[in-house]
Amino acid sequence: MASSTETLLQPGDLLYSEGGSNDCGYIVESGEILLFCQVDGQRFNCERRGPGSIVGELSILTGQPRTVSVEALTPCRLFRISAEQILDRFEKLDPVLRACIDTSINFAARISQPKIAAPNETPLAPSTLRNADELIERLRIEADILAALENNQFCLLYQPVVCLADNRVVGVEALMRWHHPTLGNIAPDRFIEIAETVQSIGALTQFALSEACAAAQRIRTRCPSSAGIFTSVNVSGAEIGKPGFVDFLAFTLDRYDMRPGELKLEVTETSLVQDPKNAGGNLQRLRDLGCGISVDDFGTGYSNLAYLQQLPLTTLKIDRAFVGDAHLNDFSKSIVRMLLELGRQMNVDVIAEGTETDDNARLLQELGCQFAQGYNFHKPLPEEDILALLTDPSQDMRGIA
Ligand code: G
Ligand code: G
Ligand code: MN
Repeated sequence: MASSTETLLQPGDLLYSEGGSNDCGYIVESGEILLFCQVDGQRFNCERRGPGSIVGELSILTGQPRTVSVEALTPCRLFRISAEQILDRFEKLDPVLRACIDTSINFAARISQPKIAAPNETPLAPSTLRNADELIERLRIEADILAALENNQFCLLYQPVVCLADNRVVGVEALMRWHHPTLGNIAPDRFIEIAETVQSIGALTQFALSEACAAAQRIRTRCPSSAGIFTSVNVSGAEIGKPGFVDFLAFTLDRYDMRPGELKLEVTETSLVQDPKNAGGNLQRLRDLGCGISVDDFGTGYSNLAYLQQLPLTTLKIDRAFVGDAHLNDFSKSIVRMLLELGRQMNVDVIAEGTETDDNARLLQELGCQFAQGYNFHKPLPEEDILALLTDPSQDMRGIA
């Protein structure tokens, strides 16, 4: 039985007529239709379409009347798609792709009715890209990422993690920076997301892991007492799930003579939850190797706590959204207290991220938090400054960077 989304036609039936209005498109499920129009008073058959083809989409996209008439050549079954269903999808398209389609449609309409005109009387096409400057910047970043790796435009800074009881540095988090030759310094918030969409995140992650382990080895050689200080590297959840990741990691640890316990992999709560199956299997293998696993941005990811509790985690990093104002805002304070308690129950270390004042750090310590990372202790620093800091523990490096 036909429903509101089904249209059944017999040979010769007209689906719609040229010049008519346009509230839907159709997908041919079975049978064959013929598209035709009038050219100089004569009927012109444009093409036949069969199962799996679409018809009626053009006038939805252009907002113009139907440009052809459509009739059935055989018994046909058509599925009706509403204009909203098409337009919603069009809205969600990648903006470059959308501009390509808009431009092609406009141009096809134009050359189907060519007119002789002087250049300045030739119609100016509408500009189909919104925010062209922003898009160009994004496309430039996409295009430049891989070359940038070869040209050494990426580097790592290291932000110390301290023990709140005595401000001693217990570890560092490696944070990537990109010095782009024309765009200047680009923050990882911007390029990591782009690298993930263009499949260069793997190469970037390998760089971060290798470089952070190499730096740890250089620092250990020049400052043997720094052995035992951990290095934490940010890795997206999807990367951890990839085949070969664990092997690459084992190879890297071996190459830089790094004890697995000195390396932590930092994965955001959101990416752990998005890719549970893949990440889960490899997480256990990484734990078996001896690496630490930190949950980054903890508290912001709407986690299924029952699920998180099953993962082989070693560290929770409380997101700075709750940490920064915990001494001023009772709500933030109670969240921090709750997450600290959760950490105790899960038997993992907890690091508070984004402490910006001494008052803030003092409160965290009162709440029983052991470790912190934030601007009031140290900003992200280049390797030489980390070496200096570790070699001379009495040196006050606050505010440098
Ligand atoms: O230090 P900064 O504010 O620029 O870092 C912003 C975010 O970028 C951090 O949340 C951090 O997790 C992420 N980030 C920094 N370096 C890396 C990296 O090497 N790999 C990945 N996947 N993310 C990184
Ligand atoms: O997402 P992730 O936690 O990996 O990011 C750490 C980021 O937080 C780094 O970019 C680092 O520079 C930043 N950060 C570290 N300490 C502070 C701080 O005290 N205040 C703020 N606003 N950001 C901080
Ligand atoms: Mn991090």
